[in-house]
Amino acid sequence: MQLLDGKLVSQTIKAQLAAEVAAGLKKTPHLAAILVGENAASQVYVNSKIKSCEEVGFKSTLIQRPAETTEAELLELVQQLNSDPDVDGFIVQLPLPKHINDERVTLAIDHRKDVDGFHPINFGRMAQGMPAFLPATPYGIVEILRHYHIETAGKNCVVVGRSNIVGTPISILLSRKGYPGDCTVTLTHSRTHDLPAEVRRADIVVAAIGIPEFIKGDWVKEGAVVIDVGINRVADESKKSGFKLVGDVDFESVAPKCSYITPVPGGVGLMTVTALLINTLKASKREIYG
Ligand code: BQF
Repeated sequence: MQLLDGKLVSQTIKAQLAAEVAAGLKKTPHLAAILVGENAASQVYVNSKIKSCEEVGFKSTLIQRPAETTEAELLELVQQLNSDPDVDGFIVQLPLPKHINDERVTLAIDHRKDVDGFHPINFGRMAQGMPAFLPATPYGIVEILRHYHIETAGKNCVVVGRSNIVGTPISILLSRKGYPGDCTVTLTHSRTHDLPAEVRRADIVVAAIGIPEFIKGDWVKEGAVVIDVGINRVADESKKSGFKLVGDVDFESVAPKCSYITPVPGGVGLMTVTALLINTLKASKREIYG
C-alpha cells in the first residue's frame, strides 16, 4: 500500500505556481474570499486558502461578515467583487447561514471569476469537455492521480456520494475522454442497493458521503485505489482541540487492501486548496475565458 501524499503533491504544484509568479506575470493573481458567520471549520479553511496565496505570491483579500448578514447584503458584496477589476477570482465560503440561499449566491458570481467552479456555466462546460474552472476538490483529485501516474483508462470507478461539489463532478471528470479519465463510472448514493457489493467491483473508489469511517475493509477489492474525500470531526479527548479528523474510509481496515490510498488529514483536503490556487492563476491569465 502506498500513500497518495496530498502534502507532497500540493508542495510540488505550489512550487510551480510560485516559480511562475516569480518569473513575472502581467498581473499578480488576486483571490478574494467571502466568509459569512462564525463556523469554526470554515474559518480554518478560509485561513488556509489565504495563507496558501501568500506562499505562492498571490494577492488575497478576506471579507468577513457576521452570521446575521442578509442574502441581499451578500449579493451586493458578490456584485462588488464581480466588478472589481483587480480581483481575478473569488469564493464564497460554504456552508452559508441557513437564511441564505447558496444557489442564488452561486448564480450571482460572474462565471469568469468562479474559481470554485460551482457556477452552472462552469459545470456545464466541464461536462461537455470545454475549458472551464473545475470544482476545486474534483480538480485536486485528478491532479493527485496524475502526479502518481495512476492508470484510469478502462477502470471501474465507484463514486460514493452525489453532491454537486464532489460526487457528481468527479464522476463526470473520470468518465471523460483522456487522462485521467476513460473510467467506467458508477455513481452511488443513499438509495443504492447493496452498496458494499458495488464498492467491491471498483478498481478506483471515491468516497464522498460525509459519514466518518463509513467504507470498510471487506467492501474493498484487493489492489484498489481509494480516494477519501471525507473531512469529519470526531471527538478525541487526547487532542488539544478536543477532536480529530477522520475520512469517509475506515483507514485501518481499508489501507491494507489498497494499492494506493489518500490519508486524512494530508490527502484530498490539501489538494482542494491547491486546485483553487491553480484556478486563480488561470483566472488572472484569462486562460479559460480570454
Ligand atoms: C487535511 C470543506 C466541507 C465543507 C466545506 C486540508 C482542508 C481540509 C482538510 C481544507 C473543505 C475541506 C474546504 C485538510 C477546504 C477541504 O489535511 O485533511 C485542507 O481546507 N478544505 C472548504 O473550504 O470547505 C468545506 C469541507
